[in-house]
Order: sequence, then C-alpha cells, then structure tokens
Amino acid sequence: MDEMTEAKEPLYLRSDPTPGRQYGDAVPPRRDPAVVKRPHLDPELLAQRIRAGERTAIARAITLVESSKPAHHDLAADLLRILRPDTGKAIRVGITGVPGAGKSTFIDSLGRRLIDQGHRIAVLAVDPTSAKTGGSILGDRTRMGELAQSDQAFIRPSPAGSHLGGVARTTRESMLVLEAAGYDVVLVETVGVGQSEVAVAGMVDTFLLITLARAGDQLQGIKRGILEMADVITVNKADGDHESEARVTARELSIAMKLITSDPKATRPPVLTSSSLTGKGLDEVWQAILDHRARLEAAGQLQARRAKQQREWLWALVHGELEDALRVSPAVNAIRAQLEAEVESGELSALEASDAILAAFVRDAEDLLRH
Ligand SMILES: Nc1nc2c(ncn2[C@@H]2O[C@H](COP(=O)(O)OP(=O)(O)O)[C@@H](O)[C@H]2O)c(=O)[nH]1
Ligand SMILES: [Mg+2]
Repeated sequence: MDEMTEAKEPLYLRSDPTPGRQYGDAVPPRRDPAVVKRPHLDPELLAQRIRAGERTAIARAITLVESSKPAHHDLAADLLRILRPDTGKAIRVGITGVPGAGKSTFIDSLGRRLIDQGHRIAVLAVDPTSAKTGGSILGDRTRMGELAQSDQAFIRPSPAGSHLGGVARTTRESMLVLEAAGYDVVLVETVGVGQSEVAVAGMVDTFLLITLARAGDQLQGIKRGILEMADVITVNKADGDHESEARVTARELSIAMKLITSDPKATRPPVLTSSSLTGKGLDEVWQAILDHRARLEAAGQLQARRAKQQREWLWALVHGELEDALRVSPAVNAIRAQLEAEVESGELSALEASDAILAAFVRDAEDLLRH
C-alpha cells in the first residue's frame, strides 16, 4: 500500500468552525487560497485515530511532521504533545552497514519473524542521500516486499529533498507517532557512510552493524567510529560458499573489537553471523539485541541513555534554529557581503566583524524566532 497517496486525503475535519468567523458572516470567495486549500486538522482527533492504529491517520501524521510549513510545524507539535504519554514503549533499533550489505533484506526477514511472534514492526530510514539519487534507502521496496504487505508492519522511506538535520528530526518524530500507534519494534535503517549513524545512534536503544565477510581486510571500509557505536555486529550473507568465510571474519572482527575498545571493562559487542536467505542466525541476532537492551535496563541505563539523547536533541534543535535564523536574518544579510570583503582585505579583524554580525543578529533575532 502506498502511504504517500493515502496521505493526500483530507481526513480530519475540525468539529468547530474556523475561529473568528461568526454565523452569518460573508463566505469568502472560493478562490481565497486560505479557504480552498485544506480543511483544518484536528490534532486531538488525529491522535485518537493514531492510537487506534489507523494507517491513514499514521501516514497523515508523518506527512505532517515531514512538512516544512510553519502552520504544520505547530500542528505537529500539538499532535506530539498529545501523543507523548503513549510514546517510548518500543524497542528502538538502528541498523547500519554499507550499501549492499543486506540491510533491507535483513529487515524484511527479521520483521516477518517478529510479526510471527506477535510484534508490530515499524521501519524508518535515515538517508540524506536519497534526495540526490531521487530514490530512497527503502526505495527498493521489493527488498521488503513481503514485510510491506503485512498489516502488522509500517514502512516509511526517508523523505526526499532534506538535509540530515531535517531527516533526523522527521525520523525521530515519526518514531513517536508509530510508538503511539502501538508499533512495539522500530527499526531505523541508515546508510553506512557519513554522519547519519550519529543521528540514528542518538535515537535508538541498540545499534546493529551489518557487515560482510572480506577475509583479511574486514576492517576496511568500516569506519572506526561506526564500530565504536555498534552494540551488536553481524557478518551477513553467511550462506552457501560464504558461510565459513563469514565465520572466520566474525572471529577476526571479534578479536579486533578488543583492540578498539579502549575500556577493558566495557562490554564488547557480540559479533555474529547471519543470512537473510536461509534465515540462519537471525534469531541469534535478535536475541543479542534483546540481551543488550536487558543489560541496559538492569543497569538503569536505558532511561539514562534516552534522557541523554533527549538532552542532546534539545541542543541540536536550538543550534539548528539559531543557524537557520542567522542565515535568514535581514540585518545580518544587509551587512554580510561588506563585512566579508573587509575581513578578506584585512581592513577589519574577524573578531570585530563577528561582533558586528552578532549585534545585527540580536537586533532582529526576536522577530525571527517568534514564528
Ligand atoms: N547471499 C545473500 N545475499 C543477500 C542476503 N541479503 C541480501 N542479499 C542480497 O544483497 C543485495 C543487497 O541487499 P539489500 O538488502 O538491498 O542491501 P542494503 O543496501 O544494505 O539495504 C541484494 O541483491 C540482496 O538480494 C543474504 O543473506 N545472502
Ligand atoms: Mg537498503
């Protein structure tokens, strides 16, 4: 089912009339865009439908959090506030690995197993490159064809045309919507390159790295930082001729992890093998994810981890808003070119210019931040 097309239907009409309009008021002409555009969304009603697990309502809410329109921003904030008590209950798992490692196929196979066990699965993606390729990390829906057909699964590709910060926000908020809708396992797929892992690690409880057997150079191509973030590692495509090779790689990787882990007392991530083709190892990977989570919970770290994530997210939002405001500040833009030229020619020091820019920014920052 295509969530995007579903989401276009205007579903939730406000029960009350447009605020400020009285009975008997002249009806504005139909071409008034404010009237023609779209009926008002009622966040309470939408929340109710989401809690009931209605797919169209969920898709509508995700479209709302993905929207960049200021009016939608306020509605999304209202909706998330209403839903908050129903969020936070899912097992949140991040899944990373280089393109072709088999992430989507793995999610499809694992997801179907978990559904058989009675779980409801939400799949999200953080893929800031999808804007460039025009496709998406999950665009290869065929890879998740079977999972996508289950009414116990909800798959949402990365929104196109966004930068990482935007994708990180919408993924995080979509996750909350899906938790409120009763999805008890949220899998977040991300590309195994660049900063997106950091963003995903900042929103999940457990981080799974899917890698491949490449005897001898198994560490090549995996950034050290990503290895350090991993809570569970699996050497994937351990089937056919590659099964024994995968086992060797897993052993070597496990030894290598000892060397990278700076704290000798820290729990090292287990390194397993898996195949989505045969299904072998999938249960063990899931068990390792549950074990990691259980260890966190036993040590009181799950709440601590989430609290820290929230705190860091708060500041990421503040920094993002400030940067946006700085970029569009008319007072700053009025003096930007001149100050840059003066700094380049040496007439003005960078420090003096930055003071001038900040002074200009503060002058109209209030207006900019108000909306
Ligand atoms: N042999 C084998 N091939 C696999 C396995 N999982 C995925 N593949 C294949 O590897 C390719 C990339 O898979 P995909 O899930 O799209 O990788 P992603 O880019 O990491 O999401 C596809 O051609 C899959 O059919 C596996 O467990 N065993
Ligand atoms: Mg994929």
